[in-house]
Amino acid sequence: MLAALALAAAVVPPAGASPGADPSPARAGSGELPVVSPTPRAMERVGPDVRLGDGVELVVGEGTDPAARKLLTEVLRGHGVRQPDVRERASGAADVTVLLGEATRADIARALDGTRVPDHAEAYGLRVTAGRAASGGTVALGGKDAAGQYYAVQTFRQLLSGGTNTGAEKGSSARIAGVSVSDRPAMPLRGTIEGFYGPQWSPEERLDHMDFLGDTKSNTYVYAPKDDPYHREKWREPYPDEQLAELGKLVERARERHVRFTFAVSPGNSICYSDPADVAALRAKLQALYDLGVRSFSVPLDDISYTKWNCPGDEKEFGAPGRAPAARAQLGLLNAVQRDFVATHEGVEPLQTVPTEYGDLEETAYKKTLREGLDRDVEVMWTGTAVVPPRITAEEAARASELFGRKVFVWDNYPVNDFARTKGRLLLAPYDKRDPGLSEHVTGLVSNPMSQAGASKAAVFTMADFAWNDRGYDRRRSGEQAARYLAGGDPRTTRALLTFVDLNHLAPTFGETPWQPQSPVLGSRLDAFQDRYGSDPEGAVRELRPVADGIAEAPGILREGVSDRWFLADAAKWLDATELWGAALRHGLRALTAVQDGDASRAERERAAMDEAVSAASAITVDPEENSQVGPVKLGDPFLSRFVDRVRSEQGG
Ligand code: LTM
Repeated sequence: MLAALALAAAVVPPAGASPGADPSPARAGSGELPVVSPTPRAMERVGPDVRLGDGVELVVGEGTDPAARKLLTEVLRGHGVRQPDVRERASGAADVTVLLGEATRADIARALDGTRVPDHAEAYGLRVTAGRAASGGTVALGGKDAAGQYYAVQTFRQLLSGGTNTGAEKGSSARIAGVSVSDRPAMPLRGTIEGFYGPQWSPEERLDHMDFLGDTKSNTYVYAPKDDPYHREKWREPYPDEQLAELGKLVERARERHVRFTFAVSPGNSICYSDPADVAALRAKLQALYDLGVRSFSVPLDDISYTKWNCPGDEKEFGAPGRAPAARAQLGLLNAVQRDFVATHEGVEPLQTVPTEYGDLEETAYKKTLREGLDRDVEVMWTGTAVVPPRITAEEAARASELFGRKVFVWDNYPVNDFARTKGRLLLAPYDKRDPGLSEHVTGLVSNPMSQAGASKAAVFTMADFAWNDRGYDRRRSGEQAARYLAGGDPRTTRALLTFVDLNHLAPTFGETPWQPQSPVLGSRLDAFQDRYGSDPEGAVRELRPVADGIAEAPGILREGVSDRWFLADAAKWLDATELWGAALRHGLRALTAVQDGDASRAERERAAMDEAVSAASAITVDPEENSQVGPVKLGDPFLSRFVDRVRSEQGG
């Protein structure tokens, strides 16, 4: 039941969101643990909450990560600290002292006071210690590396509640939960691959997406939009200056958020593997992006034909077309890029690829050849079975890793909406049906999101949670945290968002059966209504009324309360449709009451109003500029239309 969805007390607004939206009274005490996303490995309460006040000192050192420091300053300012006093040694006189840097720095190691920092890339430890006075204390934020420091601050952000200056009190009234956190990611690579067909994300959406990835402790964004001609069809050609400049800004923003911007170039539709000129063209393309600051590259070979060559030279060099010859040609190219480009360029991460066989677990001559010949360092992506997989088990991932001779990197086709079965849909359900323990068999997990970058955040937030800590993942909690994040922490907006997510919960596959069900909450309420109506029509209507109200009111609450303008813009058509369906439900219930009262003309009027709202909702179509699959907006199906049918038949057909 939606009403019964207990909302945890912690509030997780995005970096920079208004802290004024945070009511969270339950956090003021010292008993409860806040909810942090991604779920930390270990978090425990070690003392009372600490009031931030205004005398905040920020102690930094040579090894303090600049991005972490910048974020920390923004977070403190966002919670009402006017100007933290930045110094290299604590004065001992501040209300609150925040120590930021490497976990091994003497003052940080001391203040961590036994909180373990895992010996693992991107790990961090955090400890909040209350001072002896009624207020004040010390916060230690220690990273194993620079990214670890950044993630310590991302967690710190979520430990704060409240905190604008009230005027009555001196300084910030924000409180920091008195906890200790010891944390590290389960998967080395986490984030998104913009790898779908159709309208690409805009430069502004991409910049915003880097901020979002930073907020969710994701470290990877792979730039691979199928409809960017310079990524695929015109792969040999350099980017026009303007586009290169946009990419440059994105690379810079990614760096500031500890996100690895991975540039992908996909030559498979036209490359002549045996032609040194083509290999040189690929190298030149990568070099241009290296010069822009990119340090991670991918050469995806998905969705190409490997049963034909693009030039006669390849047949001469590799033999008649076939799976093994295709693999030989591909691995020659990939090994050359890894050996002659990646390994010879300072600071470049291992090459990534998507093999042409990426969505099955069959042993073939193609996989065998790749397994035996591909450079050990090359990362190989795999989508799970059936391309848009209804589940991914640990066993399947282990098998894929065997087949490719290395742990695979999961490209999960969720919540992508570029295929026919997604027509008219936003896919918002929290991540599910991926085994805990997957992290033991893969090097990472990236989401292939929707063509709507803002709306994708609902699902991607939960995927980031899973990738960070697959064994600690709880889909319901994660879905609530995602909603709260988008709602900027406001509980009423969060509830409205959960209602909206429920209406857009269905996740299709390439097969007949969706891998996530549509509207589990609404569906059960409407099923209960249908069951009860025959024996207790009045009670059935009474019970459904708050559900109808919740749907009718959700769009208004969201338009006003959602702080993420990208999400709102992407969801606009679905919000309009929700409003109309909410009105239809209300009119339908009134029509039924009129029938029960024996008032035929009122019943007819209400039924007509219901029909009108349904027609208007059904006439809304998705924006072709935003979607490759164009058609009427769909939500809450088939439950909403079943209800409408019931009203029609009760009212007289
Ligand atoms: O999944 C992969 C590796 N390739 C394509 C994607 O580009 C596409 O977005 C998805 C969903 O249609 N399917 C693919 O096969």
